[in-house]
Amino acid sequence: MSDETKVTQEYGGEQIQVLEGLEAVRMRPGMYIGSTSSSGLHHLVYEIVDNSIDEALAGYCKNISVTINPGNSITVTDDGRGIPVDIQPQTGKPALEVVFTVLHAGGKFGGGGYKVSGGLHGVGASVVNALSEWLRVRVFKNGNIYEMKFARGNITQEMRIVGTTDKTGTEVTFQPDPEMFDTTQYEYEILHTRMREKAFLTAGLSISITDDRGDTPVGETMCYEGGIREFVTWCNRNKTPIHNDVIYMSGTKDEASAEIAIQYNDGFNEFMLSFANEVNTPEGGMHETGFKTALTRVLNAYGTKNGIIKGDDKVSGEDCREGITAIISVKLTDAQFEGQTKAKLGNAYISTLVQQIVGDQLATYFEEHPQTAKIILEKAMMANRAREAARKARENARRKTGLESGGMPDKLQDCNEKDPSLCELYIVEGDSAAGSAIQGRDSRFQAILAMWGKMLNVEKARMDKVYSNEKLSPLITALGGGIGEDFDVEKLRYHKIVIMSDADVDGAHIRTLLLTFFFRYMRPLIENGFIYSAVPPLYKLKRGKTERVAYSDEQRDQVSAEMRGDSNAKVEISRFKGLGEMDPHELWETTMDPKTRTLRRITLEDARRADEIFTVLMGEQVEPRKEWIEHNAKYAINIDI
Ligand code: TSJ
Repeated sequence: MSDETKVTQEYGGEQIQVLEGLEAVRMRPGMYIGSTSSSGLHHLVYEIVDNSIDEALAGYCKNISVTINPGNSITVTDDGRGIPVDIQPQTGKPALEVVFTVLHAGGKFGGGGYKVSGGLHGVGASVVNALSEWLRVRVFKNGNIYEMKFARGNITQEMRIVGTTDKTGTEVTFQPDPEMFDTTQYEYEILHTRMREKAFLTAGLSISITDDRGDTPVGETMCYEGGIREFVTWCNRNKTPIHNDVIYMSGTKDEASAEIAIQYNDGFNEFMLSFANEVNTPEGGMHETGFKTALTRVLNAYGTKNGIIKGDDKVSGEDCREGITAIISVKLTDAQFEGQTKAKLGNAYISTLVQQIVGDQLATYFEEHPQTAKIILEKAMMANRAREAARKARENARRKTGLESGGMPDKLQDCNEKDPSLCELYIVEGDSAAGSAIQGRDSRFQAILAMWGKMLNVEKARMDKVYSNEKLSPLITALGGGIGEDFDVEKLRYHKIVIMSDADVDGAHIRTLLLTFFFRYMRPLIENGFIYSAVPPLYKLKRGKTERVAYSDEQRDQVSAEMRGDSNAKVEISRFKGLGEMDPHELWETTMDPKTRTLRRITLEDARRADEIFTVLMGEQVEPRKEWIEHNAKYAINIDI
């Protein structure tokens, strides 16, 4: 048996627990929380909050609060029953101590536990404790306040009673250990978004989030009696729904339950979020499969029966999901998470359950609301016709490019290498920046594509317009993998695609446009991690003949101090106005040379956010656009909409 894994014999077969020293967690933090970057740091909060949410799901807790304290410690409080404090016969220790000092894998402490729980729930407290410089827990229970303290997982104060109370609940405050994380700076927006999601998923539960680090506290209390119905309304807040009601469906079978809420908007994109035991499943799985199957079946059956779909015609699954916003939330006792990131639900019986629910209840809804049914069916029919038109436009585009010399656009300066895994494509805005990039690059493996002027507004355009657009078609041709349903990663000509735009508002704008386009029409590019953003320097520092650059204000100050040295020599600092201003050699050294450059990989989350900003800025709703611009005035002054 290894040092890290000691299986205690006292636990019966039905409650197998793997007890490990918390040192194991500190040795390999990434194994327990995914990473030690910002994402892992935020994960600590979710691990703690999930315990309070389990208490809420069990019916004992109504309010949860999360506070970011000055210094980036976090306090989570709930009004549940309070973590048990009695002495466990197996260990001779208070249950509370066991929760924070013993890694739980599998079974739950104290018997009973919770019926429905996400993959890792209840595992987290000891992990968070191990990775905290200090942690304090207070339990309000039996009229007493129990308190216990730890440092880096070790007990610094045994459990003791520190006062009396008439409340019940649990309060945990922890300070993430800077030795364990790349950063200990919490981002309010990240926690806010996650807590809002949890509040939507647990109808009636009130979650408040507060950021106490600034001069005045910032925060919001979120409670949604309508649950996922309100989640759909919220997702569509900047869109234009084409029917008033959110359609809600739910059901249970044995230990499993499912609820689904949908509403169509006048856009062309599918927005589906799914959850298993309140854990997001971005890779989908059986709940999504069941939903899609039933939706397609119900729309075709209703359309055919009521003469909206004629003869042998059919609408495809994709046609049925154009402009849909859907939330699917299932709960089950034996959730199987599969896929690359364990983010795909594998239980096949859930597909059957969701199909039954949607099959029955959506058909009934359509019978009772023929007006809404007609609107949705007509939208699907329109999608079907547009898809036909798009197919033709795509074929035309393919035929046309086949006739051009070598098939490649003139705005592309290709590289010599042909193996896609070694090739990089730099997408550069503006002719002068493109000129520098062409001269500065290593043409063996770096290709340059110049883009200029205003790009097509993808939000308002149908697919067929996108395929034949003159600004986008060079990009589509250069990448070589096709677009939309036809997109094929195997045919891609580059495995690194770098968006190189200026570090200003216009640069951000073009980046947003491109990301939105990739997100909607070439999503596998992002899923495969092929999209990057170049990080050009902001400042040039000069002392005599010595020149250096800085990528941030902090770095500028640091480099400037270094260059000045003890002699207090004069250092000239100038700001790069844009990429076009750099000479080819500078651009190569600071932004393109694999040995010295920084590239930021774009995640699906980045792209989703770009998509959202885009909807606000380019969509038809005026009010949210005004709000966004007012809110972001300091960044958005020059955005041309
Ligand atoms: F993660 C944690 F352990 F640190 C933590 C747990 C943090 C916070 C903020 C809250 C909680 C928590 C645990 N809230 N509520 C509970 N409930 C129980 O642990 C509990 C209480 C009573 C019984 C019982 O059977 O009587 C069982 C359980 C699991």
